Formats: sequence, C-alpha cells, structure tokens
Amino acid sequence: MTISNLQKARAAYQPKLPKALQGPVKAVEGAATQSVGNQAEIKELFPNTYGMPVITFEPGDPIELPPFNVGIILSGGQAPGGHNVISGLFDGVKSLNPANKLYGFILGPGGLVDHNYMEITPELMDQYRNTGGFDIIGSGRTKLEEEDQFEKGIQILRELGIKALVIIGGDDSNTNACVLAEYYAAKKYGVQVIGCPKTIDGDLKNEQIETSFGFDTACKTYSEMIGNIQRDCNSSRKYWHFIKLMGRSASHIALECALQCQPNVCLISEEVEAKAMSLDDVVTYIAQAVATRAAEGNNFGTVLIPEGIIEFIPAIKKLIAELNDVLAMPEAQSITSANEQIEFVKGHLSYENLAVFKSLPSDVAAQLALDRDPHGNVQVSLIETEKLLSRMVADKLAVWKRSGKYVGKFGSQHHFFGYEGRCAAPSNYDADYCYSLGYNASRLIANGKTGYMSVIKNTTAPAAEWVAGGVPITMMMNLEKRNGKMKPVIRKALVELDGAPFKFFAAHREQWAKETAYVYPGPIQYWGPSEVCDQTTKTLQLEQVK
Ligand code: FBP
Repeated sequence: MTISNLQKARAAYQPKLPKALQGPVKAVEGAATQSVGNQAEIKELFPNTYGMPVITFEPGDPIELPPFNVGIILSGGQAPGGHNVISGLFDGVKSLNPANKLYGFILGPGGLVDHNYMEITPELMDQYRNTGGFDIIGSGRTKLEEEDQFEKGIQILRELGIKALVIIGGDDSNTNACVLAEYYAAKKYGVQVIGCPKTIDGDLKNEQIETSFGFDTACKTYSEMIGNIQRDCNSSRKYWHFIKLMGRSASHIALECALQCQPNVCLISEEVEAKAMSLDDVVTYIAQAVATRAAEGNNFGTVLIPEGIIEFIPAIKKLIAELNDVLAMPEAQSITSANEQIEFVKGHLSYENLAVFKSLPSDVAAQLALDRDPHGNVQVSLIETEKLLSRMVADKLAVWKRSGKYVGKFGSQHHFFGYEGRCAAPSNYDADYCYSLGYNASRLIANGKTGYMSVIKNTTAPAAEWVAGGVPITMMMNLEKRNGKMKPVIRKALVELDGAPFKFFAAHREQWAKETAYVYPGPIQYWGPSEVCDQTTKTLQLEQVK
C-alpha cells in the first residue's frame, strides 16, 4: 500500500492518554443511576443493566487476568478517529496480556450476524494509527435488534473465544448495544458489551458525554472549506453561497461552523421549530438578509443550512410523523415501485398533511415519501435543501424587486459538505480522545462491565487531566416512537436554545448578517503552536465555561 507523507508522519504520533489510564486502574463506583425518562418502563425492559453506577477510573493496583479476546464493530456513518478507538482498544487489550486478541467484524453489525471477521494484527493496526476513515474493517447500518441476530452473534463470539464486544456508534447503535448487553446478561452468555460515542453530528452528548468523536475534525474540515468559500465570495463579490452541512437531525455542525466562520446567515433547525416557522418564514428570513446587504451594495454572502432543517419545520414534522406511520403499515411493505409508494402515501394521509405534502416541491415530497434508513430515519442527505431554499429566495426577491423593496443582483452557488469531512485525518483532539476512548473500553472490559459506554470527560483541559470511566447506557434512555412503535432509545441531544453556544451565536448574528465579518479558519494543523493545533471546538469551549 502506498501511503502519503502526512500519513507516514502521523503514524509516528503517539496519542495522549489521561493520567488515570497510564497505569493500572481501580474502578470507583458512584450512586445508582436512573434513565432520563420513562424510568419504570426502561427498568422493566433492562432488568440486568438498569440502575448501574457511573464508574470513574483512578490509578490502582495491577490485576492478573487470564488471556481473553475482544471483538469490535464500527456502526453507522464514518467519523474521524474511528481507527484510533480501535488502536486504543488494541493497545489496552494487549497491555493487559500480550496473548489477548482483537477481532474486527467486517462492514458493521452485519459482520457479527454473518460471521464475517478478521483478526487485527499488530502489523495491520500500525497501518491505520491516526488515520481517518473506517476502512480497516468497514462500517454498516445493519440494525442489531432481533433475537436470532443475537443468537447468531453468540455462536461466532464463542467460536473466537470473545469475552467482550465493543460497538462504536451513534445513538441508535449504542441503543442496540445496550439491548444486546441486556440480552446476553439475561441469558448468562458471559459476553460483555461496551459502547463508544461516535457521530460527526455531535448529537450523542449529555451530562456524561461531552462530545461524540469525529465532531471536532468534521467541523474543522467543513469550516476550512466554508472559510475558503467566504474568501472567494469576498474576492469576487457576486454570489450568495448556499451551503448545506451534514447533521441528520441536530444543527450542532452548522452552529459550530457558524461560530468558527461567522457567515452572514446560519439557520438552526431547533430554533425554526421553537419559533414555529413555516418554509416561507425561513425563506423570508434569508431574503431579508440578502436585501439588507444589497442595500449597502453587497450582493454576496454565505448561508449555512443544517441538513435536517426540513424535518424541523413544524408542519413538515407533523407530515413526516404521519408518513412514518403510513410507511410502517403492513400493506406498505410489499410495495416495490417509488410511484406506487407515493400514491399509497397520498391515499392514507390525513387531509391536513396531504395539503402540506402537495404544497412541497415534488422532489422534496418524493424523498419524504420514499424509503427510510434501517433505523427508520428520513434520508435527509438526499434532499437538496440548499437548492430548494436558494430557488425560493430568488423567487421572493423577484417579487420584492417589482415592488421596489429590493435593489440588487442575486446570483447563487450551492454546496453540500458532508462526506468530505467524515473520513478526514483526525485532529489532535480526536486522535487523543478516540485513542483514550478505546483504551478506556479495555479497562471497562477488564473490570467485568457490560451495558456501559466508554466516556472521557474534562476534555477542554490538557489530556493528562482528562477523566476516564463508564456510564450505564440505560441512564441515557427514554421511550420514543420508531417505525410506528414505542421503543427504548438514547435521547438525542439537539441544540439547546438556552445553551451557551447558541446564545453566543444569537448575540452576534445580526452583526455577521450585515457586515462582512468572515473568519477563515484554514486547514487542521497537527504540528505547531498549541493554540493552533490543540483547540477543541468552540461549542465545547463555550459549554465547558464553568
Ligand atoms: P451517524 O449518526 O451514523 O454517525 O451518521 C451521521 C451521518 O453522517 C449524517 O450526518 C448523515 O445524514 C448520514 O450519516 C448519512 O448517511 P449515509 O452514510 O448512510 O449516507
């Protein structure tokens, strides 16, 4: 394999670990925990893994353990740092006993069910240290939720002598990790299951999880590109750039990029919902910013659009909720053509939702009515909101021009930044954070834990001061409707409108809208002054101010 010079140099980087993980550990247990909602129901569903304490690791005495093997699965969308979770786990497991082996299940949870695996050898591991991507074993979105999948899984786990399985994933995948942990505990199969918080979307966070890995690098990568566009835009002064940013549901990525780049407009889906804005309100808001700048002779600007915005416009949200129920109907399962599916949907929607459905541009309506991902989510990355909004803004400006409300020229360019950032080489923060998460998982395994998520806290401090431990996954759960049924799920963290990151943005956005206050963050740096190379996201910095 030919590798780049950067990759060669990065291979030599030794990620930092919290002090507590630099030697033998002891697990300090906190008080019993409760789920964030629906306590009685979650307790009943998870009798073996509910109520366990939060764990913190502190320096302790060495423990002797017989050799054991561990399995690892990468689940869902790629996020920078995944390979470092694996290298941290690999090094952690080997440090406990060099005879221990790590097996990777190939292409996501499906690899466990289909018995598709490979051993992660030291030679293989060394090729992937500090690199982006999930390609060492691949990832997939197979949903692990059926008993027969769990039973097929245990066959291969037993065959390979695997004592613990680590599942690296977002909220849905960690929910499934917890269901699997509970199942294996109830059956007394003797296999532990540990989760790891991954997703560029940044929406797997709570009081115990400061951030999901990959968010830092992905946002820095998108911010570099937005900064470049802003500089281009400020050089030619003739385009409005409509930039859609990944983040299937929450707007954390858009907000972080706005904090880094100071664009003219950034929509925040959670605010659109809270203010009960219609699609027309959103368009008017952008058009107003365009008109205000045009009045000063500035016929250029940048608009950041969170990928999931369409789902947060209240009328469309109601429509999607009903569409989900309609698509879950038994009769819908045998439909094979897109047209038939759209007609079926139209025939089953309520009067009010049908009117909203018909009012949408046909490409958007079709996408909402078509297939969901395996977790039942609308595939928002396929909806071209950036084009839809700029088209509607152009129409509105044309009307305003006729009445003299707008004088200016409106030219637009469109971008979607998503896949460009998900496999970027991890920033120093993600390289260290991910390595620590993986290493920490090996300590949770050594301490016999199951149904826990690996957590590293205090990450705005230098890595040596980071706090390592584990949080019971049931603690983050509540019941929500999925595929037409109430299911236990980890509560997704949306942008909080009374949180420090949004408040900072809201306090500055009027100025950023009018003036050309762009910031050009430039590319991620790995070597150089710490304030350039080791800064966390602005979101985390603002959230962690005590
Ligand atoms: P995860 O939550 O699985 O990490 O994935 C997030 C994400 O990158 C979203 O931002 C995006 O909407 C989605 O994955 C795209 O999915 P796919 O990779 O299947 O196209």
